[in-house]
Amino acid sequence: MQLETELRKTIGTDRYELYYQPKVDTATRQICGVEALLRWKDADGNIQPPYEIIPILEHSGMIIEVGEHQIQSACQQLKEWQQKESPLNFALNISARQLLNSNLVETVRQAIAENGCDPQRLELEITESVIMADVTTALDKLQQLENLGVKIAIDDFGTGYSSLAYLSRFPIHILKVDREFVKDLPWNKDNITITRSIVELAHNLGMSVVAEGVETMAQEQFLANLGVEEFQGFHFGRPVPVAEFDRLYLNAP
Ligand code: G
Ligand code: G
Ligand code: MN
Ligand code: NA
Repeated sequence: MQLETELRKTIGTDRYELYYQPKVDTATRQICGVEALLRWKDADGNIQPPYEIIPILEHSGMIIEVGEHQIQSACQQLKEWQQKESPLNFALNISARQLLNSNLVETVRQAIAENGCDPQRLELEITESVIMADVTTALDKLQQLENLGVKIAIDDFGTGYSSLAYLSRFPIHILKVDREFVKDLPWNKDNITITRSIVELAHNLGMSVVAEGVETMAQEQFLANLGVEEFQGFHFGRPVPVAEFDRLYLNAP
């Protein structure tokens, strides 16, 4: 079957799955949340690479419906964690189509209300390019989302064309430093300068900073000294299925 057809037919089934990658509090080194990352299984149960799947979902618009299921899952998960008194945050990636051409705000509002979850624990990750694609609509949607109490994070920061000064006009709470800049810390002079500037400016604008792609102890120490609030990367954990996440990080049997 053609991939796109199969992707469409399986929306809402367990062929779509969210893997959780831990995010860690810099100060305590305790896990403070997850980034949820989409995985899709073919008919044989093999996980297909996200870089092949996600562009098809975005192109076809299917990402909107898939995303609505994800927002439901996110709020159900937050509710479950709240009941177990696991104070974790849940970060979900949102694409351009979802932010600009869908009823995202209403979907999020409903999911939060139905599950009674704390909106502050839900983080929506968008990239700079999504904002730049339609600044007026993006600002309007982000303000509505902020009014719901959810957190907005800028993903892959530093790779797009917008400046942080420009983005300061948007309701943004979290900046995720792209792993391209983290990759060869603490040796690469340019990347040292770039990460230091990003962290400083973000803090001056009242945003907190997540460093992505942290793979070594040397990177961790360097970034902790810069005052980064959270880490994410293979040094702390890879994206894993929920059951494995529970076993690894929440001491489930
Ligand atoms: O882990 P990884 O290969 O899954 O993800 C690749 C990229 O795909 C991520 O950087 C992210 O931007 C995007 N992505 C992953 N999961 C999702 C998702 O559930 N929704 C959207 N819109 N994008 C996602
Ligand atoms: O663009 P998005 O930031 O949402 O990126 C998440 C992607 O980054 C996922 O594909 C995930 O597997 C990958 N990733 C997460 N941590 C690391 C890391 O430490 N190193 C590398 N190379 N990739 C990572
Ligand atoms: Mn992301
Ligand atoms: Na990223």
